[in-house]
Amino acid sequence: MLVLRSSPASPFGRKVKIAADLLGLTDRLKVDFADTMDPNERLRHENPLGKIPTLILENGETLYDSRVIVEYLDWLAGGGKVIPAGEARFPALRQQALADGILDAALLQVYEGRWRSEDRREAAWLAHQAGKIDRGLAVAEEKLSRPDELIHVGQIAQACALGYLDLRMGGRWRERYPRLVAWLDDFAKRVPAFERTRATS
Ligand SMILES: N[C@@H](CCC(=O)N[C@@H](CS)C(=O)NCC(=O)O)C(=O)O
Repeated sequence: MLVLRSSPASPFGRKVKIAADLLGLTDRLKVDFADTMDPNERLRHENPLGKIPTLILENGETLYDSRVIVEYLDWLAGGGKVIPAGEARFPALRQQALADGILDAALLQVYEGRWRSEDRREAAWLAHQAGKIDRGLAVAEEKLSRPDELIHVGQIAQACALGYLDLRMGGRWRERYPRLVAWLDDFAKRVPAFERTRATS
C-alpha cells in the first residue's frame, strides 16, 4: 500500500488525491493525516521539509513534493495519462507551475496570519503575494483549456488553487474572473473527485 501523508485542507494533497482517482489508483493509496505544525510529527523524518503531501512507497522510500508524487503515480499507471507525453506536456506543466505558484503565494498570506500577531503583519509583503495571485489568475483566465481537452495535471492544479482561494480567501476571486468560475464548474462536473476531496475547514 502507498501511504499519502496529507491533511484534508491541503490543496497540494488534493492535487495528488484527484490525480490518483483519475488514474484508478485510489485503492492502492491510504491517506494518513499529518500535522505540519507538530514538532514531534514523524513527517519531519519522512520529509525533512516537514511538508505535505509526502508519499511513502511500499519499499519505505519517500517522495515529495506533489509534482514528483503525481509524476510517480502517472508512471505507475502506465505513463502519459495525467501528464501528457510529447509537446503537450509543457503547457500542462506550465499550467501546474502557475497554479502551484498562486497557491504558494496564498499559503504565505495564510501563514502570515497564522504565525504573526496582527501588529507584526507586513502589509507590503501581503500585497506582494496578492499581486502574484491576481496576475496568475488573469493569465489562467486568458489561457483557459478547451472544454474537450483531456484532464491533465495543469487543470487539476488550477482547480485545487481555485478551491483553496474559496476555502481560505472567501472566494473573492469569483467576482473578477467569471470565466474561471465557469471553467471550475465544468471541471467539477467532469471530475467527481474534485467535490469528494473538498475540505470544509
Ligand atoms: N511545492 C510543495 C508545496 C507543499 C506545501 O506547501 N504544503 C503545505 C501545506 S498545503 C505545507 O506542508 N506547509 C507546512 C510548512 O510549510 O511547514 C508541493 O507541491 O507539494
